[in-house]
Amino acid sequence: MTRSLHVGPHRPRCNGVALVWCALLLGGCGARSGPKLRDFGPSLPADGAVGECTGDLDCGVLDLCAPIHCVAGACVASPKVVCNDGNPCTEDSCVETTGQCAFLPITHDEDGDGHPGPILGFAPGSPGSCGDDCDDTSPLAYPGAKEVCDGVDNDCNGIVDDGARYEPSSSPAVLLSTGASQAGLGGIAFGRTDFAATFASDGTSWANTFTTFTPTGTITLPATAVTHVNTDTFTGPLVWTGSVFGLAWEDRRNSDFEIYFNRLDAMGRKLSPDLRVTNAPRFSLRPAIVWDGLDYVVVWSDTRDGDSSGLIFGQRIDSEGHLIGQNLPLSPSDADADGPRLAKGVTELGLIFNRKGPSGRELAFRTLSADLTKLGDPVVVGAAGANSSDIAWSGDRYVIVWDTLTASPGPSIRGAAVAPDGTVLVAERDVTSGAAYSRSEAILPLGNRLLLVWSETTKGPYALHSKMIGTDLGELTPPLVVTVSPSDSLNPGLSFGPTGVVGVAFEDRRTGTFQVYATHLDCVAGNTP
Ligand SMILES: [Ca+2]
Ligand SMILES: [Ca+2]
Ligand SMILES: [Ca+2]
Repeated sequence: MTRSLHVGPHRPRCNGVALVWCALLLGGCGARSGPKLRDFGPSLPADGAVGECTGDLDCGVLDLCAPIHCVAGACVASPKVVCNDGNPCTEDSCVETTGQCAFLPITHDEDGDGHPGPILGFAPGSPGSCGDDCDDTSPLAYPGAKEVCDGVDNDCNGIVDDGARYEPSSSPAVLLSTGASQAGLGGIAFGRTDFAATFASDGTSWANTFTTFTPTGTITLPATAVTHVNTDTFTGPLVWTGSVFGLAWEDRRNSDFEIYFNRLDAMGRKLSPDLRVTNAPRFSLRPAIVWDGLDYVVVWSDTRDGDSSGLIFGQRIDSEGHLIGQNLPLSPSDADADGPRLAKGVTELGLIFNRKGPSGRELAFRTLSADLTKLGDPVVVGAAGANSSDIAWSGDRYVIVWDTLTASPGPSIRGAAVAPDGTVLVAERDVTSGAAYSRSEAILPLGNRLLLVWSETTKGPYALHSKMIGTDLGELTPPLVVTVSPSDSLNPGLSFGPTGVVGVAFEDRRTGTFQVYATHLDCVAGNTP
């Protein structure tokens, strides 16, 4: 709030009993500016007189929230407008130009269903939460809605599609990376009406590419470059906030790889220039992103302190795509960390990263406060050999799955579960069994259970499989084959879509080089334990 004093021909004169106040007001008689009037409020004389005048303009530029009027030749301060609606869920302020109070909600209704999401740190609907929407990215979820099979916890009882399971569709996979000589998946998310996927597409150079497609696999926006720079740009994950997509990726337009961010509307149109997230020596790579209901949080691998000193950094970005504060280190400096993944819990975020352990690469978990400044102690959840990983918040815990790699990929997908206070609820265990090699995994949380998709082989190519698992990581439904291909299918990404469809984007080299494809799973109503 700024103000300036009237400096025209009718400058207030200082004399009489109001001299002291006038002098303070004007910074001395004849001064062209002075201290802020607001400072005087509590100690004004009983009659409120602050100076001699012939009109209101002699008493300074009007702030209608703390007006000073000329009354009978004296400047008289009226009481300040007090704005307080008694509602802790609004930010109260007075608008200087009108003198009217404004009460702005501190939480938002991103999905427009009439229910704002809670403040991060509060469970939806809990006292002080200022919002009862359990999923403010979907207008189909709010307290009182009817539960249907759609990948959403419609009735906000904490369980998605209560009792249902997801099974592979029989429809053939659809090529997303049209026109690329080879491609690698960034991420998949469901927007307002269609799925969207990002992938790195190799043409004359690598390009970060965006496409949309319907739940049944019809391409609605052909592969379109997100970045237009004459150098290699790779890709990264994307999230849907309820109104826009947020994307993070790495590119080397500034010689070494840096992290960039942008927002796209549902039609894939950029909403602002690319936001440079990092400005550091050496490489910043492999971003992960979440939308916490108010802001984006991006984490990535960073070698700014030296090529052999891998760090995880994080950055908050506001809903309008502006940096909040600066890059913050999230991993111990001696850990040689890499490959971060992030999940939003109820009162905090859960971060996992791969790091150097005493006997090989291991997987560590830690919590992060919403502002990324309070870091939980790292907890090792996966012992030596841990490789790529995924994390999701489900019900009351973070569920973590990963594959292993020593001389060759391990035979199974491994998993663990951790409470928000870092207590290991389920120690490292096999989540899949029976294969010779298993690689790459993704999980979607349903509150009391999860959908797991992974790749395995016993003989022949790697094929994607799926099954439902409990939050204790036990098997709830037997594995089913998702992809039937003459070649390897790897690196699945998952996203709930509408009407009981789960979109699965993945990489497959059935044409000789890796390309990005999409298939889907369908919701089957029933009584999954
Ligand atoms: Ca809402
Ligand atoms: Ca439910
Ligand atoms: Ca549902």
